[in-house]
Amino acid sequence: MIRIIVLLGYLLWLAAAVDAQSVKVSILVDLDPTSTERTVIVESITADRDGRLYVPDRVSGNILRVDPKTPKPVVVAKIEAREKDGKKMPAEGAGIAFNAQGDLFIASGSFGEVVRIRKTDLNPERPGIAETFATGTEGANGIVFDRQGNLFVAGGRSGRVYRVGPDGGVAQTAVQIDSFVRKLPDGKTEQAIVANGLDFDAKGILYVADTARGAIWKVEIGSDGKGGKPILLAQNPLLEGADGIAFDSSGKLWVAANERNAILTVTADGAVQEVAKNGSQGPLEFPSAIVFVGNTGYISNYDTPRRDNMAADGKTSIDGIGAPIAQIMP
Ligand SMILES: [Ca+2]
Ligand SMILES: [Ca+2]
Repeated sequence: MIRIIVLLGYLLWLAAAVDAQSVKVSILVDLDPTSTERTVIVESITADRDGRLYVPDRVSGNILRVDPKTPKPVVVAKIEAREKDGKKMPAEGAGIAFNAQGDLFIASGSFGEVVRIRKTDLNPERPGIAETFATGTEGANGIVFDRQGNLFVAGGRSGRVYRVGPDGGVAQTAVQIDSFVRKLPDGKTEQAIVANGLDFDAKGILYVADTARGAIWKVEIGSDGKGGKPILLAQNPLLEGADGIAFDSSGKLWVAANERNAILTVTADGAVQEVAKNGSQGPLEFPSAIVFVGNTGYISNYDTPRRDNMAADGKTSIDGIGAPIAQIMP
């Protein structure tokens, strides 16, 4: 009898442990329910003041809006492809953020620009067309506004973080992260992006995700807009693939580690904790960014076929559902 009770207790504990792992991340919406392949590709996510989510689709150039209460994507704006050497060059929208006025900004690495869509042009009836806001931002990836309305733009493998004032124009280099290249466990793929996701803490200190090192840098920004020397807050194999970052309302930093299919937190003293992780089946499929609305974190999945997101066939990312938005409740 005692044995049975012990066994039952163990089974209950096991069920609770499994439950705690599995309830944390779920799918809010599949951005392409008809396919598990990368017909929609989203690298970043943000939210407006009403808690509605926005993601730029790199394939179509469309800006999709999703209301978490009725999660169906609608097109509210578009970044039109440009011509280069007689070929179509898509914007491949990366980082996305609102300014205080409610205008929407998207980084384009291929244009080397940040583009803007005015608040009044975010309209499902008549989707607005993005226009150039900032130039001189080679490798433009993660973006974030400071409290004064200056825009900071991560420059990917260049290691630069650019800054441009509230009116846009030519961006200036504010921060420099040293170059670094990491070889992935496959022995072939090289990861060289050292300035990726960005966010500010409540004190106005800038944080930079270093995808290549598996690290987070913090940088104090002076009143002249120039950054001081970057300080390494955390470097840890758990952070390999660190992509989008965001502070929650309690001041804890959250990190999407894309190639590990994992979500982590980093404390103010640099302690790294893994909150969620899964294999190629999802719900995390190469998570690229996270944004908080209240206490819920919404995660965009980029679904690159690499490392822990490689499908069972060893070639593709067809395991899972493709390009969903996932949600996590701490
Ligand atoms: Ca899908
Ligand atoms: Ca997948």
